[in-house]
Amino acid sequence: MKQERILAVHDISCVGRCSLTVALPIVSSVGIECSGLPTAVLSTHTGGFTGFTYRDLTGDLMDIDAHWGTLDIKFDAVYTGFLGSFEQIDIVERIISDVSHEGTTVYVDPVMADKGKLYTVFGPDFPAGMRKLCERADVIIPNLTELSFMLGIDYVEGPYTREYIDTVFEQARVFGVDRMVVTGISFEAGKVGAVYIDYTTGETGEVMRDEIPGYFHGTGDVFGSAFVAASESGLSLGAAVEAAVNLTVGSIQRTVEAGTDIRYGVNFEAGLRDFIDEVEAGKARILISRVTDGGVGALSALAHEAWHDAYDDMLPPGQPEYMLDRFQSPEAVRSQMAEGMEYHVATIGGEPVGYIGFQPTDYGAFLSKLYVLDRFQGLGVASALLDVLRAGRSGTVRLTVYRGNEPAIGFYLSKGFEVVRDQDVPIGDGYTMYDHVMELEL
Ligand code: PXL
Repeated sequence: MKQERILAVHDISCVGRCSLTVALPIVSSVGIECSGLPTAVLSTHTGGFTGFTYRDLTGDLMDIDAHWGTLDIKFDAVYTGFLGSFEQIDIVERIISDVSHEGTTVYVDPVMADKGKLYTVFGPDFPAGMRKLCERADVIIPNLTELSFMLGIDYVEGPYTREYIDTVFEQARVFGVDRMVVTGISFEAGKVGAVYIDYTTGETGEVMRDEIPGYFHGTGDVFGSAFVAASESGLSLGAAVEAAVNLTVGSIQRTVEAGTDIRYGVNFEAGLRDFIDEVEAGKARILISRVTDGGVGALSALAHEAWHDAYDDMLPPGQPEYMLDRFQSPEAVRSQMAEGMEYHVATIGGEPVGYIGFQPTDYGAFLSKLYVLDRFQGLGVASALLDVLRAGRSGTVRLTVYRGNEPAIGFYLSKGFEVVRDQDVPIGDGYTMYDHVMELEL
């Protein structure tokens, strides 16, 4: 499989774990290639150390971008954090466009404030600039202070009511992003964590842990880097937030227990092994989502691969391609969906691996398509897809299956389907489907 490459755009604070010195190791730990674009070089970060040096790299960014242009370098994801100057906001926006391909995911952590205060290095116009950058993102990861500044609402201290957070979610629709994760949220004294929303599906959730009193430098970057790493590994939004919270909280705990000077950041290094395990376990999980109009092209491509896997050794030459053209072209799928057919795709680690298509009917449902790529057989994908059809449904599930398709027939028998009759149906161009009709009573 192609190795994913992402670009992390943050400062380098030479000492005091934050920004690039956190993003590079955490993203690399899950096997993703992580390039870095430094926005500034500081001898230490700005929180708690005094007398730090600060070299603003604004003047270098466009030269770097121009050189990458000559090499046609593109990234699968871009993750931006602390920017070195106000001017960099527009420049970074431009760089994002230059290094993106069609499928690039843009994550923006609008690093600029915490606990109700703007970081001292930023002027009062910074939040408006950051808001523009957030509007360019697919996913944003602000804390509540940053979000409040960008929305022009008063920052209030927690604990919050869930209704208040819902109103913030509503107001944040103005960014036009697909997903948002907000850190530093508390619904009850002694608990703190992150909340998230997927604006494309309406899904919301929260991951809360016991609060560890104190201020821990660089934890926003540990969280952001872990979230990006997990999310780009294909974990669901909720699972990626959970993995990021676990790494962050574990890092704080270790640091408190060791009693080290907190200006040096938190000990995330000792948590990487568990983090990698959590991401690997999450990758093995099967996720299923309903296909909408925007997903029809990808579904059609998946059907192509799956039908050749299933039928090339079973049907006369030319028949799989003929059937794909007739029944699984994007146009055919769209018109089936307009007639009420539901398609759902299963992914593992973000990769589409199988799908189901069924039509609700007066007797229950007609199961029209159920395919899993050969290399993902045996993982329970077909069962998980069938569960989507079964959920909350009663009556009869009917399907037709090619009489020579022994693996599929065996699967359906194992799920309780019975052969009720056989039928031979001409499908044009001299091809005939010699099928069993099978049924399952729910
Ligand atoms: O962790 C955020 C951050 C990143 N980079 C620098 C910082 C800070 C927060 O203070 O000072 C230089």
